[in-house]
Amino acid sequence: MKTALITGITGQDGSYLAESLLRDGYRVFGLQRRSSTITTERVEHLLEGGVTLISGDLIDENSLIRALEKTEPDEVYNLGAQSFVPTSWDQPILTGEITALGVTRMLEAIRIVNPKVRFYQASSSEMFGKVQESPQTERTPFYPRSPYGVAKVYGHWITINYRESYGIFTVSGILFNHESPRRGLEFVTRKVSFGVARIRAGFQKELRMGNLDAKRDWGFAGDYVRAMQLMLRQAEPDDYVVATGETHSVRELCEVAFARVGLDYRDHVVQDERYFRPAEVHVLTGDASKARRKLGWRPETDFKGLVHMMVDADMELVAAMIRSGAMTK
Ligand code: NAP
Ligand code: G4F
Repeated sequence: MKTALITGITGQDGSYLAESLLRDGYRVFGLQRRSSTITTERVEHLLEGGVTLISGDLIDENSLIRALEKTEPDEVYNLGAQSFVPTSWDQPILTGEITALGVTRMLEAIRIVNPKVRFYQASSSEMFGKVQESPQTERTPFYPRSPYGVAKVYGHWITINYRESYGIFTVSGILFNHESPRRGLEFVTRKVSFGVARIRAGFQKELRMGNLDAKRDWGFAGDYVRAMQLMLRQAEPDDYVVATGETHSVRELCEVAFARVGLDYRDHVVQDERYFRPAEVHVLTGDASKARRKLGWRPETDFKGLVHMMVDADMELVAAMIRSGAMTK
């Protein structure tokens, strides 16, 4: 039986990855940082079924060393990050500590405790930022546009550096935006799907949004965590772009999401400059041919299917909140 340690297990991807690893027969440990509120909502259903949480923080080197000593993993998936782009302008130093230096802390812990551990780094299409070519591949130069993007570029290169310096099996997955009903409410897809459900149920009339012309290559998180696992199972470590290859605007996202419940987004969506960013990533489109060719990976959920899945889930969630009294007019 193989053992995996996941940082960021309480996040969107961590929960899907843990489920997938359990299905593959792994013993799964997840690093959980101390918080005064409950953060295990997304993995609650897995705590009886094989996932063990262990306390630690990417800011605290000793906690990572202890976590590796205690869990003795074969594979480490480093998904922990300050991952919300706008927050990275408000807290650039914290973002650098967690999202950039946190990677080095984990790599150092692996080097000290057991350099045979295989390491996955959650890199991001945000690294391409002001894109230098389209579509973006593993060879496209980076031009990050936010402190978050800059921190991810550092994480990407330190991952490659530990591979080349110490021969550790490290891979960097350059994943384009991926979403699900478990996405945080502050990210654009979930903000829209939850907003649509609230508007449909009569709890609000308006949805205030930022740049409707921004375009993203959106996929389903459940599909993307499979690519992470496949990368660590190859004979040689390498880096891969994971994307659908299809790009849609935030405006199209709103159109499809509102139409799902019989509404016209133009009656409800208001563009509000408060949600504009100091520097925008206008358009991202990934070319995942290397992942298709070498990993045999391909996405199974398309854009419309994804948006419908998220709206349907939030319609159910809002209905359940009304029934339980958690949401009242
Ligand atoms: P997410 O839902 O925001 O989850 C982030 C996770 O990181 C949470 O579990 C969070 O814990 C944890 N974390 C934050 N600070 C930490 C610290 N100091 N020490 C340990 N853990 C910490 O993000 P996601 O969407 O699942 O994304 C997973 C990873 O992929 C992230 O690294 C993200 O930057 C990257 N990525 C995501 C996408 C995407 O579209 N989703 C695309 C490319 C790359 P709490 O629950 O305690 O906050
Ligand atoms: O959903 P977003 O906040 O995601 P963003 O900034 O692309 O970052 C996500 O994907 C990255 C991969 O490329 C990850 F690395 C990162 O961790 C995160 O998961 O915004 C998407 C787009 C942006 O262009 C933004 O300006 O939507 C635009 N947008 C328009 N109105 C909005 C809004 N974004 C948010 N969050 N809220 C709005 O009201």
